[in-house]
Amino acid sequence: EIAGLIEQQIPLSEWPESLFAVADNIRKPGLLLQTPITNGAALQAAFARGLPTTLTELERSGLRGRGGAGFKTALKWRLCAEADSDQHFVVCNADEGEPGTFKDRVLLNSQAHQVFEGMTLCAAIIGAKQGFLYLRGEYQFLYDKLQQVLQQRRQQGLLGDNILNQHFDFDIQIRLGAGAYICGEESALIESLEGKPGIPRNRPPYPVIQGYLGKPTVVNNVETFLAAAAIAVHGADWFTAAGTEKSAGSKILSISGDCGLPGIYEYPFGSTIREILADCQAQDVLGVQVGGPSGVFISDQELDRKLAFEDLASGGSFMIFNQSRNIFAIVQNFSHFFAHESCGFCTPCRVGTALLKQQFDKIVNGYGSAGDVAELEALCRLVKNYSHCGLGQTAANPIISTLERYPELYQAQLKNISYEPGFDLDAALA
Ligand code: L3W
Ligand code: SF4
Repeated sequence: EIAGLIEQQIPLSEWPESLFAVADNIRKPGLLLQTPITNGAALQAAFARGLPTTLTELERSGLRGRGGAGFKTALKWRLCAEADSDQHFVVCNADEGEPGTFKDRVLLNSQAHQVFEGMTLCAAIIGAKQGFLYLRGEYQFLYDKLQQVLQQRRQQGLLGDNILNQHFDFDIQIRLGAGAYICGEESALIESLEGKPGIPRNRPPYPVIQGYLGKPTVVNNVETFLAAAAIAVHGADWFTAAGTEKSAGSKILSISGDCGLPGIYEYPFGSTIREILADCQAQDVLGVQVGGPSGVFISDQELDRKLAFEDLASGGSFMIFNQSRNIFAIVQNFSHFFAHESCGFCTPCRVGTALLKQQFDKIVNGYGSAGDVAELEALCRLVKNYSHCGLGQTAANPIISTLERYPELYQAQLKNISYEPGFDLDAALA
């Protein structure tokens, strides 16, 4: 059914909800998925403990942003709280556009209360009265359900005026994206929230200083708010008991591709890729794309590497490819994706991603020379180093990862030219 929908080019937003059920299966709940909090528990715990002490507890937990980059959550909230302004805002980034990522969809479908509670907790700490859930346009089918959850929370006194009789007013609006991948980048997201095209801003100033409407704003991923709410209830020690020194707690992964049991898995940081592959019944693995196309492609020689910010960070995407897959087809797909999703604002990315796609296609189609591979490498460096935002800075990653790991495959793909005996190709190219 899915293949048919893709063939007919039916947009994701029009797919029947039932089709998501297979992927949305929670296969392995861990720290967070196993222990959802009851409504209001995080706010009650935070007010009982005191908001400054709760922020210190969050600091002690070492929670880092779950969108991929891993910035310390408590530091972000503290910087925002300390920014002098008449208004502060909280934004939940649910623009889950990274190919292979769908865990936020599952969290919003099954634990939206806790996500909203995390946002409300953040608002209490930073002094915000208004929050936004920026929901990926393709997740429109979740909109009514999420509105109902918000309405329930208002009725329960967990949103609106004088929350829990603490003289704290806060409410959340849901805003839908319109299908642009770039709106997952926080400053483009803020532009979009303001009703403008999603073009990334210069950072600094970071959103904690100048965000929505130029006011201090915390932007965090869905899973980050979920984890923050759990930490407020269970405490920092509960959280740091799992994970590694630099990556506390657990990570929720969306596992897809060539495996017997795709779905949602939660692992303590420090788990090896080999363990994860065994759990989801993956065999004859060629490699795994960890962190989506902007992440890293690791080969079957690297399966003892660890899921952790200090080794393999991931916003949640874990795509498995078996030996029947053609590595070039994978990279080609990703290169076309980035060229399509570039917002076009800066030249290194707008032109660079198109050139990467063109140059890569030339080599894959067997028309490339050794010089073309060298040119491809130079182009990768240029796009990575000179692009304005994360999209361009990571667009060359699939090519860089595979050039490093499979140089012989690239060589084998080159135009088959026969030279006179003794002809020195390297010298000629130099
Ligand atoms: C205050 C400083 N705040 C950094 C904050 C910053 C942001 C966070 C991470 O995304 C990857 C990229 C894409 N004072 C700060 C500071 N911050 N220094 O920390 O910032 P950064 O710059 O390390 O990363 P980034 O450019 O935000 C890096 C991917 O993330 N990405 C994310 C998409 C996420 C979603 C989602 O959660 N639904 O779509 C977008 O580009 O792959 O490689 O908050 O403000 N000195
Ligand atoms: Fe837009 Fe790409 Fe430049 Fe980012 S790097 S601003 S996506 S053109």
